[in-house]
Amino acid sequence: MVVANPSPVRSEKIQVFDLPIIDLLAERSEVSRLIVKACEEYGFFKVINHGVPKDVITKMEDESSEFFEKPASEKQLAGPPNPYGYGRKNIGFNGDVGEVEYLLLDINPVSIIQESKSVANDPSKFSSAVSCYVEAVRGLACEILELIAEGLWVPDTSVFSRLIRDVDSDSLLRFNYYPPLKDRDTSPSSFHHHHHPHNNKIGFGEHSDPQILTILRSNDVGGLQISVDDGVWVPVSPDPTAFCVIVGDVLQAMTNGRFLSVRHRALVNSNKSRMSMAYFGAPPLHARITSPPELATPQKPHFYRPFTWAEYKKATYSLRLGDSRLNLFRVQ
Ligand code: GA4
Repeated sequence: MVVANPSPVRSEKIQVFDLPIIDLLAERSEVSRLIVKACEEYGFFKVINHGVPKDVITKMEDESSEFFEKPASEKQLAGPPNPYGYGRKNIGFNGDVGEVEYLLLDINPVSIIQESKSVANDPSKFSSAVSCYVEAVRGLACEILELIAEGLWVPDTSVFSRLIRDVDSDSLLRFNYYPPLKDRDTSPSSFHHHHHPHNNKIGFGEHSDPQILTILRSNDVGGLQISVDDGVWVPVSPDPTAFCVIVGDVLQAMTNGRFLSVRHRALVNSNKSRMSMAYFGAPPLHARITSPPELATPQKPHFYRPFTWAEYKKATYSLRLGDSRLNLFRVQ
């Protein structure tokens, strides 16, 4: 007898697996060695004892919940998300969809104040939560990037971190709200989509992050998965006290392919709603991206041609979520 599997997601290979957890309070050279190893093997690790104050996280998370709990009509006032603002189901400009609501924020100080007005009932409370959170996670990202430079024996240890510390950095903040499965839309208008029942389980489809480094945090609900080998998805156990660190495409390029910008996705697989917040550390638009001289040798020449972040971003937004953009910049 042939039994149809109702979910292709469930039939994919899922492995129980220990992903690296790095204690930032351990001995510095050991920490930098472990971070480099994790970035080479997975492009992913968790950090604990990261130094981001609990109240900074709580204040930001409370503001995020408050926003997503608003009535739909009010949330729409903060949309559409091109390229910043509130979005629901539609991701990017080329037809990608997921079971997710989100808010994208430009995080330069002037933008934060402007954006807060359409997002929150108390804009000054919201903008101060965002500023404090951004400052803290940017600090964490810079610390990790400096540890990476040390671990790679690159003498200019701020070669990566100064890009996201730059006042013109194109970094952004993303809030995601994944509704619980049981709350799924059963309105007559959604009926016609039910011949694609599997899509309902994908909160945010498979992709790599285009920037340098992502600092991600979620509530205590699982759903994030990372791809370790072709077709093998590893669920990331939720830990609200830790941060997940994800290598982006630009860091893969700047390490001349030594690090891996890991593909990941989020499933809506719970009876509880999942909330996540991601800081994407990005270069300034006109920064020239290339690996430092120590990471390219006659034996291992530059694998990617130099490009600007503006150029890379344009390629990213012209493609689909799951498309690989880095390949377009390969030398061969
Ligand atoms: C993935 C990483 C970040 O969330 C993001 C996303 C962006 C968006 O949601 O607008 C993109 C996606 C992300 C990569 C491909 C393009 C752009 C949606 C999309 C289809 C904010 C980013 O920088 O790239």
